[in-house]
Amino acid sequence: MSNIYEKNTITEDGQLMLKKAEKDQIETVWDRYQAQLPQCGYCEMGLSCRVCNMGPCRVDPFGEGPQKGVCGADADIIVARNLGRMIAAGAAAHSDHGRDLVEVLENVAEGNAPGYAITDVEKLKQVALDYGINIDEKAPLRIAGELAHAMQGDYGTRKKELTLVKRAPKKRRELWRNAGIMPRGIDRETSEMMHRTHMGVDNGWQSLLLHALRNALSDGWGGSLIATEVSDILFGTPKPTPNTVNIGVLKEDEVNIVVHGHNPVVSEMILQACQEPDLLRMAKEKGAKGINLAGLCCTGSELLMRHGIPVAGNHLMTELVIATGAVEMMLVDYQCIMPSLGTVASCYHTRMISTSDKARFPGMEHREFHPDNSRELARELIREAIENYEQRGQVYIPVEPVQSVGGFSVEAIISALGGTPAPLLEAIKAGKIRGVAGVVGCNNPKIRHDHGHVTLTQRLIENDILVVDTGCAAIATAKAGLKMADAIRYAGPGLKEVCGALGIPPVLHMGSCVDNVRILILASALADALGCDISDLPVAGSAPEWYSEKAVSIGTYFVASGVYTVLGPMPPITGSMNVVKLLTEGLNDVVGAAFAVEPDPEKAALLIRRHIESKRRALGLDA
Ligand code: SF4
Ligand code: MSK
Repeated sequence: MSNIYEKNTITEDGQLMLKKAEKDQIETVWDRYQAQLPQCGYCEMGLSCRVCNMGPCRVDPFGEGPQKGVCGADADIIVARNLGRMIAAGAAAHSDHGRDLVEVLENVAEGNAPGYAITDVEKLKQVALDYGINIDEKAPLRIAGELAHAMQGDYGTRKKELTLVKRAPKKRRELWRNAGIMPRGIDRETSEMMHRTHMGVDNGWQSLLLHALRNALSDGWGGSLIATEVSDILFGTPKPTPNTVNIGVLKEDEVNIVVHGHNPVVSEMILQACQEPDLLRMAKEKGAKGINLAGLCCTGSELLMRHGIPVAGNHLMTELVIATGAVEMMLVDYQCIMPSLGTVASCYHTRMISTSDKARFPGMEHREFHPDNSRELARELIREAIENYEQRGQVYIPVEPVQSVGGFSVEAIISALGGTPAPLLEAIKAGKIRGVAGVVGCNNPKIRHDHGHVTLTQRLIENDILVVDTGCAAIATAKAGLKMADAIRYAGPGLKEVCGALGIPPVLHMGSCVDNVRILILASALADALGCDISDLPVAGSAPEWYSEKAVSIGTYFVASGVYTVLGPMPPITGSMNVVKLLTEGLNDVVGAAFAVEPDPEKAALLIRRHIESKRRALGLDA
């Protein structure tokens, strides 16, 4: 690697934009990461505690200094408590996202959400049936009201089990019941995690970690699944759709509007407004050729999956997108939005708008969206973005966009297979597809940007492992050209033959962070067809560049659902070898799967291949 730009990112647009940012004296996430080095060793190992005000406390990892906090908590307790709280925060984020969607559904049912509608009536009915709602001769809006009410019930305390766990294979549910980790109310599990980690409550590192599994399951099979299903009901279940990706999706001669965050509730309204004839006319009157909407991170993936809207970049590209000088307005909702963005935007003409009542940012104007004002507010803001076009200075859009195909919901994959998972199973049995890997999660400046996602994915598809991806990983592989129609040329012979026959790329974009559960639903369909559990399948998960608490919850509900999962960056647990051993070995005896940690994607690919081979052998298939 010849320069710092290449050291930071493998992407051409990232390298060129880093150079431009430096010239413009823009401080980026990589600069701030360097300024933090060396990061605190106690915190890296999970050995610092600030749960209460007798502390903060630290346990000395070399055995020379204190081995207990003021309350008496040792390294095992402190590490397990810290990890439990990370999972609680991640589960809370996804599940609160889901709750916001349920509230929109309720408002639609009550006629209080102009602009929103029930788009997928079939899915509405199917999910309502899962909730035991009688749908006979009921109008969709009435079903929607009853479903919203029933889903809200899942958030509160329930005595037994979350409703949608019934989508998991029978054997898995029995395992959860026997292990005492069947998730109950979504909010209950998070609240209980916070209770257990209060000083003087649960001081068993094993029982803390078991509850952490239950808390993560309440995210995956609860809040996240509700978020995915209600998004599909309101905005449509994704189907394969062509799109374009990277910073080149911004247009020099159009009004560029960028949406960033996670929840499609705001971005869908912005999309509608961008297509309205009077606003398109207004853009032309201002000298622009049109209005160009692009996405970032997961709210970008939500629009890409359902409408083929282009995505300008993933997490580490968000500051650099503003540094093009080409963005008239960026609208953010919540999660993964760096508080630095307002400062970056102040160097250009970009107007920054925060839209959620629960997410404020320095240097942004707050314009709050609610179901009843969304349509009008979206129009008002697009009008203001168009006005801002005249303020544009020099722009720098250094690359051409890359073509890609997204929109692979489980329904779309099953439909591409001819209506049943059988052809995929046959291909797996025949060894043409050796297994399936979910590559998910964020970017993190500790890992060369996109290197983990792209290298791991390349190695897997070369070895006939079908990759399904979400979130920032999905954007990384799309930018690398692995989701173009002809990307099968990068695949091994078997995968190439199967994907070629089906007309799909070897890497399937399954959505945003909450959509990770789509991967588990696909795995459940395969397990049900084979009459086995998810943990018996030749499948694996990986988060090669994860950074967020949400990613910890995702990884944990993957493992608790029976999926071996390889993390890139090490989580803050190395202060307790007991915790490390339980998570990387002991969980095999509890849930039939465990974590591994491997920052080098070449080695991570080997770990996944070895795992898939062992699962194939156990099923009596050629390894
Ligand atoms: Fe220290 Fe215990 Fe309080 Fe943590 S809970 S800050 S270890 S006294
Ligand atoms: S946006 S959680 S950086 S995947 Fe979902 Fe990307 Fe990770 Fe955020």
